[in-house]
Amino acid sequence: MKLIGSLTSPFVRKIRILLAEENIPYEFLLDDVWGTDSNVAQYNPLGQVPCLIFDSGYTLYDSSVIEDYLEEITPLHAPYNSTARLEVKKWAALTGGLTEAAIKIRMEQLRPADKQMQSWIDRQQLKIDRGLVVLEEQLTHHLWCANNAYSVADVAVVCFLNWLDFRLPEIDWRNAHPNLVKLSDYLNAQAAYSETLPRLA
Ligand SMILES: N[C@@H](CCC(=O)N[C@@H](CS)C(=O)NCC(=O)O)C(=O)O
Repeated sequence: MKLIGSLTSPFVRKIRILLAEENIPYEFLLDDVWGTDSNVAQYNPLGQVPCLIFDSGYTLYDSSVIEDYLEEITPLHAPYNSTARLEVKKWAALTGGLTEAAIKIRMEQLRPADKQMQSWIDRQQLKIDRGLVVLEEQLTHHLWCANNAYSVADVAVVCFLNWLDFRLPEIDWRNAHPNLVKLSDYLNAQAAYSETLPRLA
């Protein structure tokens, strides 16, 4: 099995952490989705990573679909019970949306200053502000995001937070969110996390 991805993508990092924790061997194929030599569109018409390629040639994309597949072969990051599973999916979806909002800010910031739309950046920032408050509140009462058990939702939250550190360090999420700091610090002490922290090369 091959995983097409990058060292910077929070969605790819999430899948690499799941693969490491589930002890699933794979070949990691680096792809710069923004580069002219990107190959991923051959496998995913959206031209996005992560993308999983099976030996048969079958492909899976969108990290949430890849998560579901990995959970089927090695149940470890989402409970089988349907209510509990929905809870995991809900928190993972919130975090996926927050990650996409953060990426939109980054993309907007890469445009020439006179072409940037501040109202668009502000809209994304509001999502992040609200989401951080909700996640922080959830972790006030629970050790983990969903069902009081470690799940893919926690993986996603830490990938999102560390991507903010990496690409949008001006968003100071640590100051007002001690529970999120605790979660991030705790998980980043583990190899699957520390070895996949976002980096350029
Ligand atoms: N919903 C997708 C989002 C994946 C995504 O946005 N990947 C980014 C890298 S972080 C990408 O490939 N961007 C290229 C593009 O959107 O054209 C998932 O969860 O896999």
